[in-house]
Amino acid sequence: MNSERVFSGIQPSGEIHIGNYLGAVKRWVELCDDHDAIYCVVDDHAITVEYDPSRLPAMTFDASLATMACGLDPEKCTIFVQSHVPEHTELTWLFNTVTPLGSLFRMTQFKDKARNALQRKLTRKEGGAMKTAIHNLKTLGGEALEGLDELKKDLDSLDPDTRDDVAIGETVARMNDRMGNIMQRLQVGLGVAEASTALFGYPVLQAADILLYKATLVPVGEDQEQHLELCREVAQRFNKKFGEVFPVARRIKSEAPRILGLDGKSKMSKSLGNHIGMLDSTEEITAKLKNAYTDPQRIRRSDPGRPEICNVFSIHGFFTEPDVRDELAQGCRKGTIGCFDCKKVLAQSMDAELAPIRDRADHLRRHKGLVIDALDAGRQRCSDIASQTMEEVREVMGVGHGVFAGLGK
Ligand code: AQP
Repeated sequence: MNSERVFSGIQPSGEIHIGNYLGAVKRWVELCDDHDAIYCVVDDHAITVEYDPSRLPAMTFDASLATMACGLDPEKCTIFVQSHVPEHTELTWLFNTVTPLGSLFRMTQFKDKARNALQRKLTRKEGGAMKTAIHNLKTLGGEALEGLDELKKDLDSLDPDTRDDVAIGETVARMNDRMGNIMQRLQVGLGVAEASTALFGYPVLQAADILLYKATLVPVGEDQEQHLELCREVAQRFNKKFGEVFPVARRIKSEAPRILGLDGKSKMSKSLGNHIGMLDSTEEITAKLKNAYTDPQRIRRSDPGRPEICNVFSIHGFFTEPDVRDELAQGCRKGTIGCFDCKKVLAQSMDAELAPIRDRADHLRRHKGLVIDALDAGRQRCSDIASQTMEEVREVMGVGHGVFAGLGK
């Protein structure tokens, strides 16, 4: 076995979908053959946004079951639940001390998730959400206007005939700073001001997940690239301050880095309702595909289509044989087959890959002990590794009950 350790995780925030599968889990399964692979159902991450505590245990179980049904074999890898190994949160706190706020502010997923959460609240007309948003907008609008005034002063101070490159450079840099500041404040105000501190610190927890096991390889989709960069920064800053403890992990790029949702616009996500679940039935897959977004220029069946910009056609790329795909593309371009026919073929080819996964899921659901035992074995192994890493970390940071050992009595 290749001694390199692989680590990755998935949130139990909803049904595991084909974006998770193609972007991550399918690769996880392949990596088990020649790596020390550790995979985690990250429930501590799932609670960083609104959730129902009474449903979380079942969702965590379902996500574990789904990854096993997708092919993760507990004989060939380690699977466990994040909150079952409390060292993840302890290491997060310690990593907070070396993580600059500026680095966290750059995380785009935080802003997206915060904005989406606020939008959901507003859509549900949740009591108080609208009032708070308006209040934030008023305060921040005022601040933004003040910032714009400053920008205007900077602009006015520039002599249009000046040839002084240094002065121009300095003014432009100052204006950039001001502009960045205004944008940040506006973003922070709307949605972000409502988000939890935990959502903001999500990438630090993710760094702790990976580094607790000193993993060097992390297979994740494109959306996680920025988080992995932060993980590398945290490891480097920690090592610089306290000595070489952590490796600097590398990302294993996905062959499907960003699967779009059925809306054809956003990333396929559990929380956006634009997904096809890994365990959806044949009927559910067919019904969901029926409404999937295709080439907007195709109104009638005979309109020539553009498979290269059609999201349904791009999903064919992962499930349908190349010769069938070529035939579909030709028919689409000539307007001899309709989107309905194309979707029907996709439903069939998806079903061929997903049906055995559904069968394995049914089996695991009838034998829940197989999942629970796998997670328990995973927890034991991960607890051992985690406690070793934490001993090392506590010692170099001068915290924990062991620190008095050298003082004598
Ligand atoms: N649409 C996608 N295309 C490719 N890869 C994806 N991944 C997620 N969506 C896509 C990859 O799946 C792994 C597990 O993701 P996650 O559950 O930890 O979190 P996420 O990226 O936030 O996934 P969702 O579905 O969008 O969850 P919600 O809606 O709860 O936020 C990761 O490796 C991810 O890259």
